[in-house]
Order: sequence, then structure tokens, then C-alpha cells
Amino acid sequence: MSGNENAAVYFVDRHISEGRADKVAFREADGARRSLTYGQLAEETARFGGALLRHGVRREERIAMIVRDQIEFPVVFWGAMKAGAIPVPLNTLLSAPVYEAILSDSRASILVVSEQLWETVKPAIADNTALRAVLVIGDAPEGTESYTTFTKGAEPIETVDAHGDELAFWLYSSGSTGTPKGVRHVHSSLKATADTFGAQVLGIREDDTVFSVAKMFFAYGLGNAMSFPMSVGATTVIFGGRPTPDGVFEIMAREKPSVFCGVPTLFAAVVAEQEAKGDAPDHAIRISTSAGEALPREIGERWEKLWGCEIIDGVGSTEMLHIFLSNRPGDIAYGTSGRAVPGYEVRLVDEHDEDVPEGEVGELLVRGPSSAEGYWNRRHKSQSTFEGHWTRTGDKYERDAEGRYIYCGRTDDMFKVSGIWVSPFEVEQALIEFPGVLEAAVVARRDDEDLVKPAAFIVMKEGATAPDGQALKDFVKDKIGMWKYPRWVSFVEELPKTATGKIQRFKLRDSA
Ligand code: 3SK
Repeated sequence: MSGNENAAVYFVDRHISEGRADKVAFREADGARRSLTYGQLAEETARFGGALLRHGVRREERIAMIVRDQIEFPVVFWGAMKAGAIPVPLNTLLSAPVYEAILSDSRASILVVSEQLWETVKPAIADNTALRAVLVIGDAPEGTESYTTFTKGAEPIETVDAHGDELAFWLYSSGSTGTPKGVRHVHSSLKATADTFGAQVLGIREDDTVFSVAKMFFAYGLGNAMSFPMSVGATTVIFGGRPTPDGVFEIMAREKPSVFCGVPTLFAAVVAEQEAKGDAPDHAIRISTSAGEALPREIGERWEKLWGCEIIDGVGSTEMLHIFLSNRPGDIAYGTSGRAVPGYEVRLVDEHDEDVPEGEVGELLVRGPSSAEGYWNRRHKSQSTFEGHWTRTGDKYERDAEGRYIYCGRTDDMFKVSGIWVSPFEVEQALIEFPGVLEAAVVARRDDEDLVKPAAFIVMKEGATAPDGQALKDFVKDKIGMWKYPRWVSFVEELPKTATGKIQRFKLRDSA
């Protein structure tokens, strides 16, 4: 091995020798509005690592994190890695039974929790025998230890030597269905995503300030708000709260980020709110990214008109750590996911694993330098997802004449009407072009003759009146074809989504 390939050396320690000790790495946009320089981050991570070793934590022990986006998030994440332990950031919006299942599956020995989340987490650890310490960031209730006390007086450590192929951290992926799976990533993967999407698509720069509404527990947010800015010594604005259009406007105007990373639901809500208000906030955004779910063309075009900058829409996965298929600055085709990110290759295959020709729908496979090592405790699922160099995404795509990839839906979401494949995403895109429609989700439903047909669930913009269902059906028929129009239209308050913004169509299927 040449040198220490522990990711914390490149992302944290390097900035000191490169003269960025006084540069702000993280700045909170809410709560106590604290900030942390690269120098403080290097020191605090070394101290947190020292505290773990003092407590007897050994290499590869899991450190579960149920931590909001706040200054302590990067400290715990990188501090654990410095000590050779494995940080496992968890979605902060889960319920106690799901935390209980994940904590037991991961056998984490230390749990770090933000005080605001303690009441939800408390019942999840009642019967857990693997946990040796529960550290609460903030006031520590009985039976827990305060994060500050745990760290106090600990001897800062040197970052432990690690191989680039060694396990570094896990993320739990719930995808759009099922119980979360522990996805195990190695040290070199973080730099691989920063060198590919971060540097070659986003073009992240040292003078950038990044604001990501996707939280750091999510692979998309982890890259946006941590590894990409930290790869060049840029600054991240951290926001712990729930993103709303008004909150986004406020942060844009006050913090002046130059890079904004969003998800389609939020872009749609921001655009709708802005069109109602008739103005755009004073901002410094030079580029925006979207992932988590395909961005409808309409939303991309409206955003660009209002904000005067592009949205780089792409697709990634927790298994590949970040985005591997994406549009490029200056070469955007809204409504498509663009082309493979430099360093990655993609294929579209049919059910016999044969490549499908242009214009036909196939499952998307990807190969690249950041694929996960596998799932924890899920051997069969690992074997069917990670096939040698190739990773199955479970997404259906079509390639157009220009080599761009067009999202058609999750493998489980696609269905045939009169023998022809229907992409729920295509029908949804058509529906949201109807005046007053904010969001739409389409699923298969059986009619009286037991034949499968599309059913639509519609969320209207605030203050907009729901149209006649027939008007919507005719609109879709005219736009994308006779057989694809929804035979049933229901108006709902909101769509079921994962914490990271993916529509859970399976829940609508169950209710259809
Ligand atoms: O869902 C996505 O598109 C995504 C992007 C980057 C990282 C992780 C995910 C799931």
C-alpha cells in the first residue's frame, strides 16, 4: 500500500498541510448557527476518534448515527473513520421499530443521537444488548451520556492507516420499498465520486458554498454536502430543518450558496411558490443538481427561466454512492438523465441479460469505481445486485438517438397496457403539465375485465381547483397516446414518499 488511504486523510487532514486551517468548512443555517473551520474539524475529529479508542472501541465496530444535519455530523462521521471504526449514518425520519431493526442488524456498539430525536429513538434501544454507549448531542437523559462529556479530555489521535479497499462506512438504503439494507462502502469510494461527478460534472470549486436540501445521511446529500466540498476545501451551509420553499428562499438570500442540490419535489414546490409570488429571491446560485427521482422536464424548464441557471439532473444510488448518469452543464436535455458520468459505464438489458437497442426499454446496469462491497447480512440480495463489475439498479430506462437515457420507472413500477409497456413517469410528466397540477403519481390498476390500466393520483397546487377528471384524461391522450391515459383520477393532499423524495408507488398500488 502506498501511503495511508484512510479517506479522512484526503478529506480532512490534507487541508491543514494545504493551508486551509482557518477556512470555514461547515456553517449552520439554523439552530445555534455555529461554524467549523477545517482546522477545528481536523482537531475535533481526532479528539472524537481518541474518545472512541479510550472507550475501548475497536477497528470495524459500528458507530450508528441518528444525527440531524448539524456541526457534529461531520465530526462523528470522520472521527469514527479516523479511529478505524465504521460510521453508519441513519435516516433521521424513521420510526422506533425500524431503528430497532437496523440497530440490531448492524450490531452497532455506540449510538450517537441528536437530542431532538431522542424520544423516537428511546424505545428502539430498550432491548438492545450490543450497544455499549448512547451519546446524546445536547442534554443527555438518564441512561445516556452526553456527547460533550464523552469527548472531553480525550487524546487526539493520528488517523489510523487504512487500505483504500477497506470498509469505511455503511449507509442503510430503503429504496422505494422494503426493509432497509446495510450498504457497505470502502474508503476509496468517497474520493472516486468526488473525482468523477464532483469534479467532472458539477465542477466543484474551492470558492463554492454548497447548500444541499438532501440530508447527509442520504448518499446524495453525503456527496453534495460533505465529500464534494471537502474534496476542494469549499464551504457547506448545513440546514437541519425540514426544507420548505420559504426556508429555501431565506437561505438563498442570506447565505448566498453558489451550488444548490435539491430533489424534484422541492424544485416543484419552489417553482410553484415563486410563480404565485411573481418574484425570485436575490441569490448567487451558479448551478443546481437534482437526483433522488427523475426531474420532470417541465420543472427543469420553469426553474431555469425563473432562476437563470441550469439544473443538472442525474441518477445515482446508495449502492453506487452517488450519481453515475447525468446531464452536463451547458448540455442539458430536461426530461432525460443525460449520459454516463466520466469513469462509469452503463448498459440496458432485457430479461435475458441481452443489450436492448436504442428506443427500447431495458434495466439499467452500471459499473464504476464507487460500487459498494455488498449488503450486510443479505447474501442473496448481494449476489443478485452486484454481478461482478456490474451493479443492477432496478431502474428501467430507454436510450434515445442522441445517446441520452430516459427514465421509465422502477422495474416494479412498469406495466403493460394492451401489450405495450407504459412508463408511469411518462404519464406523470404529461399530467403535471396540466394547469394547476403540482405532482402526480401513476400506478397500474385492474379494470372490471381484469385488464391492467393506468390510475393517477394528483396533488393540486395550493389554491388551484381540481379539474374535471375527463379534462385530464383527454390532455394525456393528446400528449402521449391513447392507451396511456389514466382511466381513474384521484385527487389527494400528498403523495407517499421516502424521506429522500422517491414516490412510493407500491403504497398507491396497494390502495388502488
Ligand atoms: O436516487 C438517486 O438518484 C441518488 C443519487 C445519488 C446518491 C444516491 C441516490 C439514491
